[in-house]
Amino acid sequence: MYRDTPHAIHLKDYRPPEFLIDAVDLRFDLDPERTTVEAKLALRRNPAATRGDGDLRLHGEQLDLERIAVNGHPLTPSEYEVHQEGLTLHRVPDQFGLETRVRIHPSLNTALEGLYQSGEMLCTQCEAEGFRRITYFLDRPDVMATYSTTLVADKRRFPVLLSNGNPVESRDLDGGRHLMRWEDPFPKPSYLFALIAGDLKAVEDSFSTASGREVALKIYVEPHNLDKCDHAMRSLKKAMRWDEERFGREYDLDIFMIVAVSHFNMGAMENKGLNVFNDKFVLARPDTATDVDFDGIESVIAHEYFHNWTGNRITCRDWFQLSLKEGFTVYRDQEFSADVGSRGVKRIGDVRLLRAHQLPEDEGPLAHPVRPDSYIEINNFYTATVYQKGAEVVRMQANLLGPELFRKATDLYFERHDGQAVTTDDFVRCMEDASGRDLEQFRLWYQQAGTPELSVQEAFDADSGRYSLSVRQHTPPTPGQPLKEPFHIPIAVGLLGQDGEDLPLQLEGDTTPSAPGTRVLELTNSEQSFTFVGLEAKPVPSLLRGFPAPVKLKTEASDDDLLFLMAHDSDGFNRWDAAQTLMQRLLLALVDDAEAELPERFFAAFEQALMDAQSDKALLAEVLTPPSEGYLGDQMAVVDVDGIHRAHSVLGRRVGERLRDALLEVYRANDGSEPYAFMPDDVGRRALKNLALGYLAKAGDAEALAAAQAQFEAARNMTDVMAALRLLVDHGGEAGTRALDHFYGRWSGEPLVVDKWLSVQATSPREDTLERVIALMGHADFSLRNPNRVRSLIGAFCNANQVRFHASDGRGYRFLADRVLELNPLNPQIAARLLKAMVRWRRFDAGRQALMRAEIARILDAEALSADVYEVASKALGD
Ligand code: B3K
Ligand code: ZN
Repeated sequence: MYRDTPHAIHLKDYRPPEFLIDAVDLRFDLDPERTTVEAKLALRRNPAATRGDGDLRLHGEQLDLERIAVNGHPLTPSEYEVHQEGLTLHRVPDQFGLETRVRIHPSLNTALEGLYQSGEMLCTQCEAEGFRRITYFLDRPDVMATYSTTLVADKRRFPVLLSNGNPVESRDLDGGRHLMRWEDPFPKPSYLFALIAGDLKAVEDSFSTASGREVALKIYVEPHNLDKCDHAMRSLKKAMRWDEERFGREYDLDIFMIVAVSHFNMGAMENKGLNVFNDKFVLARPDTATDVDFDGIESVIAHEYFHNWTGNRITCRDWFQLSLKEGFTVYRDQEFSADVGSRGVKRIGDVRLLRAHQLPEDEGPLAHPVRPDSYIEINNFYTATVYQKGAEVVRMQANLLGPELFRKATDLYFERHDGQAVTTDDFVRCMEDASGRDLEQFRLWYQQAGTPELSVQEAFDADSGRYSLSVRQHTPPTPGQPLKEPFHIPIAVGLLGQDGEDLPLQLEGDTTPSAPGTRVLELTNSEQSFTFVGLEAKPVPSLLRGFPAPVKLKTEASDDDLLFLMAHDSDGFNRWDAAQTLMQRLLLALVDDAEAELPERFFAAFEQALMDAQSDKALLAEVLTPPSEGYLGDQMAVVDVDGIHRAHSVLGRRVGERLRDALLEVYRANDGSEPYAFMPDDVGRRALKNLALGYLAKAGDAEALAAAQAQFEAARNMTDVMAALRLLVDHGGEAGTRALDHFYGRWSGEPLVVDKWLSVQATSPREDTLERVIALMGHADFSLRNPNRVRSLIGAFCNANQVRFHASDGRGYRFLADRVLELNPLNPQIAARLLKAMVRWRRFDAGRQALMRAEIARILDAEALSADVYEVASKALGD
């Protein structure tokens, strides 16, 4: 049991800092076992501070203090107090210099927060509150300072020494040591500090900015990975150009560096001028990385780069404002990917992600607003709500304003707030000031948790030609928010005539004629009616085109209407969504009765779509991919784990059998052997052919399994190899085992490829998967200390294998709880994140509920629980 229950921090308690730090001078004597950090801080009282006792309270954790001095005078122990969370100084001058020297121990740092060792290198991660594990500081984002950083280390072991800003000094010292000094002229919060020491090599390039400055670009990796950086570098240059063109944002330093690290809690980190990346989001070669990996690298490189303006130059006042930088930056990276790739496919992928992670979060015990009101551990709030829903909230504002006014509003934001730490409210105010719109009600999107549910009723009056849509919104209660106000919801609609063409959208009272296409209705009440006039026959409505708001639609469309929309809607997103709804209905019918007949017109529509030579292949692959087992579970009152899995298999098998010839034809037509290129057309072709092969394999088709074997052996690129390997493994038998052994033999030297080998086994629906996962934990390549390995094996099993993780005997739950308890002392962030796989226990049947509840209770009962795990476990049980 947690002895000292961690306490919650509340937004309403925000106070400006009592002191400011203008400049920081750091000196690191680096050694994995024992690093010394000397800090000189230029402090002054904050004129804007509202109240206080005059004491200076600095954050600091796990620091051994060796020296402390004010204005050069060392303090005696009675002049300060050191406690678990920091250091308090009484009676300090209004303006003074503070010097401290502390000792820290990177090699013992398994939490990967602060300064830690990853393989042979040393690196840092300071967001959100890791800087306090490096030195005593005002470790909060509204304290922005300029940094000068001196790094000293053994030259042979750590020839490369990096920090934020520009390099200003480099020299050799006695005893084989050397020194590098870096200066960052841009004031920044401490969470953006970074340093790297290692034996690294860089791929170098350069970029000339729109105003003609040359920026040196460097991607640092371990020498054997130098041949896997091309895609990352290309992505970076594309992102830099795009941000100039689309948002008018230029890079500001003379050098931009990226470092790939193999032990990393998240994807990457936007430290000023020195982005530190999980190597998974840097390293790629066609034979080692899949299309999904290439895509992830492009968007994460862009995301971190975009933070330079949205996050770094303009940062968050406090951590409740996290979505100010994350929601906006996700919106920016989504738009970037849409512009450089395929907009329609990108939107579908983003909505799939939102539906898979954010909607469930909004419906579970951890639901929180985009701008949370309170937290126990901020690291638990890097969530789908803050990121993905936050991006949707920015997207809605962009759409409400339209492209020109939105650009005017973002220009205003960058100009008004450059160099400041601000709030989501400041962001919305820029939208209002630039456009003249009142977004008061819109602000509820930041304040209220939960996903609004829309229901729509249509009525057509043939005599008057009036067609009306009555829309209701209802948002279910979430923890701490029993009652919700109506949201301001943009609803993009189209109306299709009998020929499938868009009709004009003339609203009653319109003074000018309206063109056919899409129209945005603004719902602001809990119930509202919109009436269109001038219709000759009842149209088929296409609602929520392009997914204009993060809502759920309770659709009453008939199967016929869905098939009609799937075939004719001018909005690609809604063609996809109609197909998803249709497949969802079929799958849920199969959950009820695995023998249920599937309608002939479904096969006909599926086949017609498959054979449409004109269509965009990536889009088609999305249309023909059924909703995941997890998503289907979300649509049921009680998740029927086994029924859903069976329904999925039955649907796959029947499609595979029934459309065998068409699927084989599509497979053959798209199975090219030309050199790999990460281009939208090629990606689409691979996705479509592997989807076709997947359906055929589900039907146990001998020819398809032989094709999978051949594809695996031909090993043209990792996308095709992995698709084939998955089919062979899931099919089981000798061929699967042989393929796994062969794959491991080929790639055992590449940890990121070994991760794929772990995941493909962990996500297999085979009955012995949990045993395999347990056995793989003992494999020499597995380590609980490496988050990528943990995610690939344990995370994949718990989050992407519903049927095995949720096995009714509860062994999956016990397995997860044991891992959470093992990871709790080692890496609380990763432990808490894994535990989230069990927080929606109330969604399952009584037996599973009891089993999950007991495991969460067991965790909550354990000794020395971290604040991270405590928060997730206690909220999951609703305590
Ligand atoms: N800002 C970082 C995430 C930091 C997570 C800290 N627990 C990466 C990103 O969103 O760009
Ligand atoms: Zn981010």
